[in-house]
Amino acid sequence: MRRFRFSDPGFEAAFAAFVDERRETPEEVDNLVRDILSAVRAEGLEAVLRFGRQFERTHVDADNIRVTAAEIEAGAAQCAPEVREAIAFAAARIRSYHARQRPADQWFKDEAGVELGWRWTPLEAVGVYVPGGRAAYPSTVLMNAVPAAVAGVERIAMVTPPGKLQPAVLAAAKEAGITEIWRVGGAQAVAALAYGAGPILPVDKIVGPGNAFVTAAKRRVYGTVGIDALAGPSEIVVVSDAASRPDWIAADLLSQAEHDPAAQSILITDDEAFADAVLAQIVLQLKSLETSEDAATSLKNHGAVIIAPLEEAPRLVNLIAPEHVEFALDEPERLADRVRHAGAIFLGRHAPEAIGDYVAGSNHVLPTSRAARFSSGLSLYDFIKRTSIVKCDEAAFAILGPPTVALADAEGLPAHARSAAIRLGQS
Ligand code: HSO
Ligand code: ZN
Repeated sequence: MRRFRFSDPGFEAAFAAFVDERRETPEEVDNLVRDILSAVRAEGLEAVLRFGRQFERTHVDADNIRVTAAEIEAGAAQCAPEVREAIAFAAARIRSYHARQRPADQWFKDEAGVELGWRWTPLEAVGVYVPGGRAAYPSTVLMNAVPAAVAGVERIAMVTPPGKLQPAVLAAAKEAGITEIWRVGGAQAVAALAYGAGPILPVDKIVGPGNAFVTAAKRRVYGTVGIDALAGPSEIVVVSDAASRPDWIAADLLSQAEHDPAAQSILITDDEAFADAVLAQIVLQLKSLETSEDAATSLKNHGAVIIAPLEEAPRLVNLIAPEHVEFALDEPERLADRVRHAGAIFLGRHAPEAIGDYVAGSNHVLPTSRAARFSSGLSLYDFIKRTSIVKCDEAAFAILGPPTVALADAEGLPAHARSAAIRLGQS
């Protein structure tokens, strides 16, 4: 891990350059994705099945593309009871956290006598992409689908590449209120959800993480459907004083490093000896970690230790704008309250970020790659939308009509002007 010292003369410039580094290697997939999308749009299910055979080399046809209710039941039943219980526990907490996000409708009469307001309604249909293989996380199924269900979305369709469906993923899908599951992955899955393909009816929004093909496809179908933020590799900043246990902090840094060789873990501490102790623990813990290869690569290429007065930490965190930040300190709020740019903040020595990944109740789909400067994690708001409502009677229209005519005239839109003037008895 690289080390930056606040006391070094070149610190600010070196730190700024570090924050600016790009971690993702852009993959040239966009042209292929464009062709896949237009083929699915033109040919529907046939193209979806063809691309499935070509890229996934598994045999899915029109008869078995939908995972049946019986398969879901049987698969979920294979899930270990303690995992099933943990899924139910997590889902209940995610449900109650997101239910509190529900905003109220408004309806009021203003001083002109105009009645105004807005009404929130859920989206009708949402698609959830669930990656195959090791990254098929039941927690991600919950984090994407539970808020949609809480919002009142009627149809929540899951797509996942063909292959063995993990029992825990099926258990999570059941628990989360997923209404249908399709064996389709990659850009063709995104296309099927956006445009519809045979029995896969189009949705209104697509959420969930995926590989470079899925991400490129989501970017391209945006506008036809809504999409969630485009997820980058995980990030964590841990702000700690020397009173924390180095082995705990090491474990927290490794918890995000293991996600991806491009993940980023950063320690900010005011104590150099503590930083050394954390690093020694990282070396020790890596030895027994099955994911040590990715974790070690990510720490080596993107990890950092910053030695700085803790008073500087909020400013440095704001520059990093990380997905997650932990304050492993007594009275963590004193510093954390000054953080403005972070996807999620974890307060205190017993709040490891891993609880946020699973059971805290808050969402683990969070802005990465400094997007926390301008966006938020997934929430109920991703699955509802607002319609404005205006009611105007004759007396109120007498006030709104004349300035409407004036503005329409100024814009050179005479039909607009007449639509108001005609009600004022002027034309
Ligand atoms: N930490 C990841 C989410 C996740 N963690 C899923 C474990 N499973 C998002 O940054
Ligand atoms: Zn995680």
